[in-house]
Amino acid sequence: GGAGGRAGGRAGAGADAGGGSVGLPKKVARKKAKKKGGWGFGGRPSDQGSAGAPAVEFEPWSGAIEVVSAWNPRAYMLRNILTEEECDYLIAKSEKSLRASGVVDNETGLSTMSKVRTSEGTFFNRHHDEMITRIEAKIAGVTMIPERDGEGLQILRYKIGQKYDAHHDYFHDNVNGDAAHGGQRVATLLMYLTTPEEGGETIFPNGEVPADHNPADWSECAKGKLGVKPRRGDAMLFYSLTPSGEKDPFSLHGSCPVVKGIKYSATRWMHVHPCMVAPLLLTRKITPATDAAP
Ligand code: PD2
Ligand code: ZN
Repeated sequence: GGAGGRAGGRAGAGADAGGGSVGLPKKVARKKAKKKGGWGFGGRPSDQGSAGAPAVEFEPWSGAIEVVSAWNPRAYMLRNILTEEECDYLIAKSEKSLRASGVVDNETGLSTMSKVRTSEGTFFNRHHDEMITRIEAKIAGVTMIPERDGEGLQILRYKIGQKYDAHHDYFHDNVNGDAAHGGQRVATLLMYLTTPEEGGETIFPNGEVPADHNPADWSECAKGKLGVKPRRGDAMLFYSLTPSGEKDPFSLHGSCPVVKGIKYSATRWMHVHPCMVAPLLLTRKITPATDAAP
């Protein structure tokens, strides 16, 4: 099963840095982490001694979680997971490298321009810099999915009219879902870096519409659907696999066109195994037949 391949995560500051160390010296980081509580030093017990992420000091997130959908799909809103500074940083950092997003052609396996996804996007390598490393550590602490199981952060920008049609984040083929490539994508954290004035909702077309859904509150595309409104600093965590490791068809999701304003989001795709290639798809060594690709 999927979880068996995951040797353990690193949520805390100061664990053994398998590469260059960022931030505080190990001893200091350990002391500080202890003082702060939370996960503290070393992350999960199974992670002791594992290499991977640089040591960074980060503030464990302790905000509110709202259940978007408890089942079919499993989706949760994490309020204020990113600070203003982190949102601004990711936006500014992405600005120069944004390119028209593509999707993978199921015939050729190559990334092609598409009407399905009209946003622009870019990727950062895992642990790209100190700020991004800190965000990744924070995400691992919240999701309890090890940093090394995550792809590098993807930043997306949607201008007015731009959208991402409904798709699954899991791979449809078995090649990219195999252990050597990190296995299936188990969960996605969609972080919202701006608050569009209108539209840009993330929707689950197969999800149950909440009883209090008022169509007047939603853009045309989100009316009558289970959805969330993007709000700067918040993030939605949802699962693409069921607890038994099966693809969950209810995880079908999309981004509605922005009607007014601009939407920036940052995506963290998380796998069931360590995902050694970061970002997974940027190398073009593998050509997945998936509909969620750069
Ligand atoms: O930006 C979004 O709301 C969005 C929606 C659906 C992002 C993704 N999918 C993704 O990056 O997979
Ligand atoms: Zn997606």
